[in-house]
Amino acid sequence: MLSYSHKNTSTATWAIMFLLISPTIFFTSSISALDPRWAAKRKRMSLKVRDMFYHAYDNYLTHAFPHDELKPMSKSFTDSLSELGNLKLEHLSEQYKGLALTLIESLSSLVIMGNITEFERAVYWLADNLAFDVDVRVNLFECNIRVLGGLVSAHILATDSTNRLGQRVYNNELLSLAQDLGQRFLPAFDTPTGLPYAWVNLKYGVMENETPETSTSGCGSLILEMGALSRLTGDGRYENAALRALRKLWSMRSSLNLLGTTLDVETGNWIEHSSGIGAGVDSFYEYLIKAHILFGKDEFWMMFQSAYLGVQKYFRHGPWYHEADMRTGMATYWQLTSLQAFWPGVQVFVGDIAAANSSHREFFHVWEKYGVLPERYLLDQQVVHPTERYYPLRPELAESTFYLYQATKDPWYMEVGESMLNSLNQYTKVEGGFASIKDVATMQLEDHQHSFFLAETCKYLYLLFDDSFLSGRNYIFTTEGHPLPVLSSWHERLPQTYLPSNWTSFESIHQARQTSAMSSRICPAIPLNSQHPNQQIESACHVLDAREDHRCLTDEDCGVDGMSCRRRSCSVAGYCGLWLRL
Ligand code: DMJ
Repeated sequence: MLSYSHKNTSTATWAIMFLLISPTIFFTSSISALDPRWAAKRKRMSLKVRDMFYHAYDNYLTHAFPHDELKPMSKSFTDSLSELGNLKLEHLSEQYKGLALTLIESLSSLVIMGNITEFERAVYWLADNLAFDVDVRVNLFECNIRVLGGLVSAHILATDSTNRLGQRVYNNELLSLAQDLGQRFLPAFDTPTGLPYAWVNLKYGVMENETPETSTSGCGSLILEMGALSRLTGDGRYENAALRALRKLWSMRSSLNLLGTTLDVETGNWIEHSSGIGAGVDSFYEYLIKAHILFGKDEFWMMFQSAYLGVQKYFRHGPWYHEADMRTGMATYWQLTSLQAFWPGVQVFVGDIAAANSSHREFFHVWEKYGVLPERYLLDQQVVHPTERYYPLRPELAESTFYLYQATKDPWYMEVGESMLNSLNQYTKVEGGFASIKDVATMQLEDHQHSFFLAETCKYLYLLFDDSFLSGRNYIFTTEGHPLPVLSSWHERLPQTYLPSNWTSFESIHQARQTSAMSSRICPAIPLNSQHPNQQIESACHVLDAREDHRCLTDEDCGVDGMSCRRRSCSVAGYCGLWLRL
């Protein structure tokens, strides 16, 4: 830890160091999570998630591919890319026959689950068949996070030596496709403000009389994918367009550092002044911190810090987040939305673990109340919203659960993941895939398996139980769950010392800590394994917890940690560990 210190260590650097180092250093040695019984359970659960993914994936291939998404109940398909974000289903093209959206969205999940053979098959199918010169009007944000992000991430994974493709030589075909798509996005940015139109036709550009209305997330969360595309191609136009839009958007914030939800890209005026952390805004916040980590720009950190404090000050009420007017900070809507459940995950990035934990627990309570998370829930009446009663297999709660587990190693989060997995299997699994839920009160199903179920929901649940993909490497996951590597060569400001290209992984930090001279000095240690003396160190100061499963009611039920010789305490979730008192 100390070897990373530097006299210019900024808050931003600390945020990154927190993200990458502290989960093992500061929070817990989490003997319970490392217990062999937990390991066996994690293995079992990861296999169950894998089954879930392949049930969704195989059915998509059988009944829907190469169309966009599967209709699991009728075992048919929908060419839904043109419908995403298109509430009134306007300007749909009869000719559009899909762009294999679910296949693109599945690429990084296949790699994470270790199926390089299928990944390769998919990569070469796309290389030989995918083309974007298609008359289809798409939502820029949706197409960016799902298609561009899916391709850029898969290109990086395909060129990673550990995923060597064997069938034929990979000639950067996915990158060429991504570049072609990126160029088709650029006309959308041709506005007086630099804020992009929400809609662009992939063949013809922006339609005449296109609506100038877009959302904050729609124009403020393009930087990861478009920035990565610029870094990979050396063509700065994509990153510049996204950055210009982001800067313009940020300049439109109120004096309270709040933004609205919708705006006019031609005039740069707000349309909807009420906003929160959910629909229409969510990934804007997420991309500020993730862009900082990916590109090492202090500018993103400064924006994030102000925006984050604005959220905590004006939207937060205990563990809940309501909406407020960006001009006055006065509360407008007291509603929990399913999309808000990503927020505890963002809080993990800045080390706000206590706040993240308490909100996550409330989200999970609502999940438990219904069996899944309703799209909208009225906080004051504690009931589901009269019309937005659906659950379209969204990933956000699984995503936060994964990040909180990484930060705390509290096995309780695995129980949360298990419960979510069981609910998904119980309520949404049908013979032809996984269906959305139309009404959480009746569990009536809807014939749609969204591509993000494969890109995110399955992926985060899998990573919760098997994070071996992250071993030795560090990734930022886009808002659609596609991994992008944290590379020192993409960093503007942070020196090599902070972000070496052979970046230390959680695992190696953990190993290093186990064998450090410091811990040996504090805790006289006895190597149990003479062949690998650095492993399985038992400490003389180790005192067992009262119960074998490390459950506790009070601190008194907990023993002494063998690595630090510190007394373990009882977490809010009722487990013994080395919890940081915040
Ligand atoms: C995904 O497409 C992305 O996570 C996006 O940011 C908003 N939410 C959906 C899934 O719920």
